[in-house]
Amino acid sequence: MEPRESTLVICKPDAVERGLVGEILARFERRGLRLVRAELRSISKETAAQHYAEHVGKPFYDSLISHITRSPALLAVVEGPEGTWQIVRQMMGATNPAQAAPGTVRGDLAVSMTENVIHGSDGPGSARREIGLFFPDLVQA
Ligand code: 3AN
Repeated sequence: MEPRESTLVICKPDAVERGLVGEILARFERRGLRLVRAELRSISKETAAQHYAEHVGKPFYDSLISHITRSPALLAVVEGPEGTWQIVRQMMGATNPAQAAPGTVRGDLAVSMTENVIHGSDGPGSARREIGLFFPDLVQA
């Protein structure tokens, strides 16, 4: 059987507040990726700091943490063939919505750099780390 790969998707608080979760997850499902876990959860400041550790010290760090923790986010693990993280990243669009192509999640649904509706792991290593952070039971030791 073809190897399967999982990646973490977060529909950020702005996406939940705007009622866009169904629209976003539907895109991945229509593409052919499978939802293996989904949970609405308020992310703590501690978990957010671990998740965004690589951004410590950047000018946007504080707004990033306050945004991701301000209300519940929809945490999802999606599964598909090898390279699934890349499929998700392409469908998300560029970090800056002004540069996100039409047809992508951000290109269709976002205008703000901080409130850019979605997070997706940026490689197989990050996917493992991030899935382990939010859903430790899914990652084998
Ligand atoms: P992506 O989410 O596209 O992988 P990263 O990992 O570079 O982007 O940044 C993580 C998050 O930090 C972004 N989703 C965005 O919300 C925020 N961010 C990144 N760069 C900036 C910036 N220059 N100004 C404000 N927020 C930013």
